[in-house]
Amino acid sequence: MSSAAPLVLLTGFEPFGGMAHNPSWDVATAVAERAAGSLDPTGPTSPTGPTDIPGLEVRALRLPVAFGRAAGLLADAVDAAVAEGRTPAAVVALGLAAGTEAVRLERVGVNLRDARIPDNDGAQPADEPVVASGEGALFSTLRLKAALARIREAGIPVHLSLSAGSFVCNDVLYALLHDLSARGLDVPGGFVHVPDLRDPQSPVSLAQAVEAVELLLAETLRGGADSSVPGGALH
Ligand code: PCA
Repeated sequence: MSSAAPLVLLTGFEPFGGMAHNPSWDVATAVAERAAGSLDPTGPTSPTGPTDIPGLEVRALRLPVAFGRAAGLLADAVDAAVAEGRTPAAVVALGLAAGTEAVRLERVGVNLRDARIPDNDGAQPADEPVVASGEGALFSTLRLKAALARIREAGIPVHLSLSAGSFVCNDVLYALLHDLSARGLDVPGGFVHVPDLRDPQSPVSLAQAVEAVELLLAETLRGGADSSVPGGALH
C-alpha cells in the first residue's frame, strides 16, 4: 500500500450497562477487515461489496465506556497517526443506541455530561461540561446529508439525529470535534449510533450497518461541501 493511501480511524465501544456485547465494535472490525480485504467471504457481511476507496486503510480502535478516558485514547490515536505522517482522512466513532430503529448519523455533540447510569469506571457525572469553557455544541464535519441519501438508496434504515445523548458517546463526539479543531487539523470527524444489531428483532442487520458506515466513509472522503438538501427534523 502506498503511503498516500488514505487512513481512517474508526472506533467502537466495549460493552456497558450490563450488556454482554457491543455491536459498534462488530461494525468497526468488519469495516476494517473488509478494507484490508481479509474478511471471510462467507461471513455475515459478505453480500455487500468492499468499500470502493482505493488503498483505504481503516484502523479500528476499541474504546472503553468511560468519560474522558475514551476521548483521550482517541486523541492519542489521532496524534500517533499524525506523528507517523498519516494524518487521518476521517475519524468516525461508532456506538450502540439500544432500542433504536435505524442507523443514526449524529449531527451535533453537546458540551454536557449527564449520565443516567454509571460508566464502566463507575463515574456518573451530572451536568458537567465535556470541555471546561468549550463552546456549547459542535457539529459533525462528516458529509452526512450526502451519506444519508446514499444509505437510503441502499435500502438501509437511517436518519439524521440531533442528539447523541449526554453519556459517553456524546462525550467522545464533542471531545473529538473539539480536539481536531484545537489542534488545527482539517480532518472530518463525527459519530454514528447503531441499533442492537445482534437482537433478532433489529430492523438493521450487521451487514447493513457495515455498508452504511462504508457509504459514509466513501462520501466523506470524496471531500468538498456536503449536499444541502432540506431534511432537518420538525420536532
Ligand atoms: N453507547 C453509549 C456509550 C457506549 C455505547 O456504545 C452511548 O450512546 O453513550
